[in-house]
Amino acid sequence: MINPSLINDVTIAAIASAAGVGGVGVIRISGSQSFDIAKKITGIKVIKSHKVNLVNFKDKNGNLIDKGLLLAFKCPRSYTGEDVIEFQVHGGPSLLHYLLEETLYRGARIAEPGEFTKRAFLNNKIDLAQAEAVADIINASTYNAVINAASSLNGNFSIKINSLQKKIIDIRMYIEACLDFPDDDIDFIKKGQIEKKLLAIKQEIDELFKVAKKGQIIQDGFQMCLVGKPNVGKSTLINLFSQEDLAIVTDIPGTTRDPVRALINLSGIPIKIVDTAGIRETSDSIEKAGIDKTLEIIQSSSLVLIVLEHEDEIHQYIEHSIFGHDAKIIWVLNKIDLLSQEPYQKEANGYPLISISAKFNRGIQILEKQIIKSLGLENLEGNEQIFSARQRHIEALSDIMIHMNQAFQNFEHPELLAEELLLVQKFMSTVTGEFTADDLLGEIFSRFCIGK
Ligand SMILES: Nc1nc2c(ncn2[C@@H]2O[C@H](COP(=O)(O)OP(=O)(O)OP(=O)(O)O)[C@@H](O)[C@H]2O)c(=O)[nH]1
Ligand SMILES: [Mg+2]
Repeated sequence: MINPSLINDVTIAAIASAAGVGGVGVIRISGSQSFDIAKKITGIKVIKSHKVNLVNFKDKNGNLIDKGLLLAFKCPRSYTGEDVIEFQVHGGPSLLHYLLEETLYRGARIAEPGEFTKRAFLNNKIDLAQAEAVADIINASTYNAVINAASSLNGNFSIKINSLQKKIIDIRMYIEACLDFPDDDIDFIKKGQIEKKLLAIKQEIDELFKVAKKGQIIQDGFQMCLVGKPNVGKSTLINLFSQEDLAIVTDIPGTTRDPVRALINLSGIPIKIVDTAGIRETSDSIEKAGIDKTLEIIQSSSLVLIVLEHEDEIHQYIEHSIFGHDAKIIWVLNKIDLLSQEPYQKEANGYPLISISAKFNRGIQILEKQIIKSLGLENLEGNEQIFSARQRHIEALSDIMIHMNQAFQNFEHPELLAEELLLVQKFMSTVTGEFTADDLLGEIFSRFCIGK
């Protein structure tokens, strides 16, 4: 449950538009004093809610500081659920700061980052997943990320969680009744039915997890690194992906030492590419440090492109098994122009292999398609409804899956089964924020921008 002490009666104000000069600047005020503050600054006697008013803004000395629009939203029909006022004035930073000072002089306090949205959450205007989607839509770096955040904001993620939660509660109630009245007619042997229902729920959770994972990748992007022996063409490839001369390309092996990073947009997915120092035995301590760094980068990457000049290099990677974690791998056989070959794709040692020429820009589209496929993100244009999700949600869904599995293992022990289902329900409610620690709320909202 939301802690009512978190809701306070202080009126808050902030500049809601972006920093810098703009056509229009917005000041937002929320709280019980906001209408009074607006009356004092604009001189109007009666402010009509949900109407736009053309007004003069005056400072405490009675000087006109701008003319603009006043938008009023009487509670509870407002963003925060409180009385909200918005001033739309000319978008000059000095003017906006001056006007903000006036609201503070009239009794408002400056809002903390995300405080408007936090109030919207605390006043039950939106749940936590929706509140997070507000930040996601602001920070979205690609079209797909915007669409997904809008879907979460619209409640699509929360609706799924709520419906699953309801189903779990129903089953729990039934099991608890069996435990409370063991002698009654409630027949726990109906467990065949329960098992069937739980199985259906489990399938829905698996599906939700997959979609959430996609949503998270589209929102946050992921890291993909280019590794391989010196001189195989890693830097040529990052330059091609980023369409910039970011990394130095020479025919001297061991050119790249420090990792080179680029952010690209591949079919609407933000990808952080890292070009690394070529891996080889070396006595040069600087190059060796670069290679150690490469191994670290491999560990933190979701996808590793291993660039090869010859296919027979593959067995060395397999032998040395430097990829001892669950990273996804694509073999990239470069320089096929030297063999006058056309780009092709096949499988090698259980991973996809794409042949390309980075220098002559051949086969790159096939490689891009494989990257998207390796991440399970193909067919994004399909009918599947994706929503933005965060690491926090993925972790909650993982916990939900763990306890769902444990529930299945405890089918013969109704007490334990009920206990596991309670945990499933609890982790579900952390997603929507019904059951969330205050410090977590603080952390989530502090990452918002001011004025939101
Ligand atoms: N013919 C041909 N040459 C290539 C291709 N890609 C890269 N090269 C050449 O191979 C040499 C090495 O390229 P780089 O991109 O610097 O290779 P690297 O893997 O980054 O090398 P290090 O930084 O030393 O590890 C350069 O002379 C490139 O022009 C290709 O597709 N075809
Ligand atoms: Mg290089």
